[in-house]
Amino acid sequence: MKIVRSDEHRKHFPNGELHDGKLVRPFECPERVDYINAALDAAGLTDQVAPTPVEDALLAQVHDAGYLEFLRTAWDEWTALGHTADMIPSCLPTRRMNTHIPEHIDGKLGYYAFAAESSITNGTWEAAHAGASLARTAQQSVSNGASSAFALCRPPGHHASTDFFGGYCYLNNAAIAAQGFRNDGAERVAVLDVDFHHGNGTQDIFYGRNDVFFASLHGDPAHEFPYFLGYADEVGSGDGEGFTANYPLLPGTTFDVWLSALDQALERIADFGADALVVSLGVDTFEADPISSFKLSSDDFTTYGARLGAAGLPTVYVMEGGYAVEEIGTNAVNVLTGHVDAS
Ligand code: Q9C
Ligand code: ZN
Repeated sequence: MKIVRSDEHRKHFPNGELHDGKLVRPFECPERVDYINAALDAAGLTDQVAPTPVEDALLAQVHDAGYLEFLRTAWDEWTALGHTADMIPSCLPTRRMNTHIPEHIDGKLGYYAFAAESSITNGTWEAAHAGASLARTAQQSVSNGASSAFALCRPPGHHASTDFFGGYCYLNNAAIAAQGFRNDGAERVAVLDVDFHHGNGTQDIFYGRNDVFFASLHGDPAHEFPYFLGYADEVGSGDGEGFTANYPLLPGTTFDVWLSALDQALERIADFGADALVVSLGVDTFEADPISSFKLSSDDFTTYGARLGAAGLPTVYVMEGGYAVEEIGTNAVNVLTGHVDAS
């Protein structure tokens, strides 16, 4: 398994996250990557590929031009007004309120956001862009013949859609990898999202398409973030009808229930006939995760990694969530070693 990582992620670390009515130290923090790097090294997963920058043309296939320009310039526009604190969206469009894109940076900030826990800071664009480059590089190494690769992306990406950020996500790394596979010749690509939270951004990006199949196992949105997408009756639209599969699971879900949903998702992916697989690897399904409610143990990650490896597809793993920071390395790397040992 090829490993793609960099230090650029450190440029993104907001001062606070709006959580339970308070600004707290963000759960999505740079030490997450330190623990994953240590576990990769300890497991001997050190076959590294140096990242190359993701092309603007690929970013523009996945994201809206105005949104990309906003992300690139937001911090400069904000600081030009004399602001020094992080950018926290506070006025967001809701039903019947998105007819125009505002000109004021405060208005644009809300327009391009869907949640207020994620700030933009000095360095957010650079870190997110570097993360997208890791996903693209991992995908290219697999398109060029490697059987699998892991992109240690931070910030994560699966909540970001064509034109909005939130849920700690700015650029959709998994969608960029999936589109990269298509550009490099794969006819059919599957994205399997095993993060605790529904991958609303990835689903939205591919919802009308039949060349990218999206499957997600996640906390039931009736009870869990992102609340407004991820229900079982969302199956795709137009040409994409039948190419989205959601497995919402109740808070407290145990591994046996989770694993039978995974097997159903893998069966759908096999029926689809995917040429390549992108796994949105969030390990916030862990029993001790501070913001999630599933009951997976560290050993369970090895077990399901083996199921993914046994699927036998060229596979790119893209790091998403996981907030039990001291265990995040063990849990993420258990999936990868499970995959390698079974494939
Ligand atoms: N206050 C990812 O795992 N907040 N994003 C949830 C807790 C946002 C998670 C409610 C969670 C986002 C990539
Ligand atoms: Zn998550």
